Amino acid sequence: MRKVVVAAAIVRGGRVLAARRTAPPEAAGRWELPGGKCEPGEPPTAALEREIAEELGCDIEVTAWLEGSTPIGETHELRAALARLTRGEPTPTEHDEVRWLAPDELDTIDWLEPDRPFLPELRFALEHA
Ligand code: 9L3
Ligand code: MG
Repeated sequence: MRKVVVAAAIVRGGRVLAARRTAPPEAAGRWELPGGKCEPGEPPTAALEREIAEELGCDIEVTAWLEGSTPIGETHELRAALARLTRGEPTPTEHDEVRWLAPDELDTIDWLEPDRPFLPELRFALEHA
C-alpha cells in the first residue's frame, strides 16, 4: 500500500489556488496543489486541513474529493480535494508564490506530474461551480 499525500484545490470566485514549490531542488519552481503527507492513522481530510493551515496559514473546508489517485515515485500516491476557504487569506510559508488561476489559465504553469491528471476534473468543477 502506498502512503497517501493529500492536496487541496482551493476554489474561490471560479479560480483555484496554485502554489510554487521551493523544495526539493528538482521540484523547486514547479507548481502544485498545496498539501502534504498524511500522518499514520490520520484521516485524509484532517491531514489536508492541517497541511493547509501549516503551509498557508488559513483554514479550509473540504467539499469533495476528486476522482482517482496518482503515483508519487514508488512509495506514495496523491489524492486531491476541492475545498473552500473558511478563515484567513492564503499566505505562503513554504512556497514562494501563489496564483489564483481561472480555468483557461490551468495550462499556463508547470505543474508537478502527479497533479496533472486532476486538472480536467478541476477545470470542469471551476467552469460549473
Ligand atoms: N507532492 C506532489 N503534488 C502535490 C503535493 C502536495 C505533494 N500536490 C509530492 C511532493 C513530495 C511529496 O508529494 O514528493 C510530499 O509532499 P510535501 O510533504 O513535500 O508537500
Ligand atoms: Mg507540502
